[in-house]
Amino acid sequence: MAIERTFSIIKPDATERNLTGAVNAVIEKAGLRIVAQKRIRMTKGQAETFYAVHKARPFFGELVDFMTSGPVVVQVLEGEGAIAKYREVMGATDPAKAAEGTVRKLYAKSIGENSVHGSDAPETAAIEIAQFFSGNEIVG
Ligand code: DGI
Repeated sequence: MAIERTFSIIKPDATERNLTGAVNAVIEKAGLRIVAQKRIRMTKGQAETFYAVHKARPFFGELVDFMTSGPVVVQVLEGEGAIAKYREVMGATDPAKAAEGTVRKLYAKSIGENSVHGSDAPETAAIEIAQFFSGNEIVG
């Protein structure tokens, strides 16, 4: 399988509970390498752009409010089949449906406050990485 890069966010519910290291441990244990990482406070504009695909959904406002409610850690993860692998490591969007051992099963509070984001396809991974990182910030 090809080496890929995917975009990850450790969301405000996780940073608030001091779980950045705990999430990173699950990521690294799965064989994914953290090749870029920074802690930021997302602006409303950044969150609206990032989740533009969900603009028409009833939870859009809540989602933007949540993503800007506290610090997030944005990351680039690298590894074989990293995009699908990280989706597996994250678990289902709704923690009640997430498999044992996944980040969301371990740490997510609800379907909205679900601790992590991971890109769902190569095209979105490239767009999402470019929104938050310049090339020289990614060190593989
Ligand atoms: O790719 P995912 O994060 O697993 O899920 P997604 O792309 O379907 O949705 C993006 C985010 O939007 C998700 O992580 C949390 C939020 N979301 C999705 N469905 C709901 C939701 N938030 C609320 N409050 N209610 C929902 O039904």
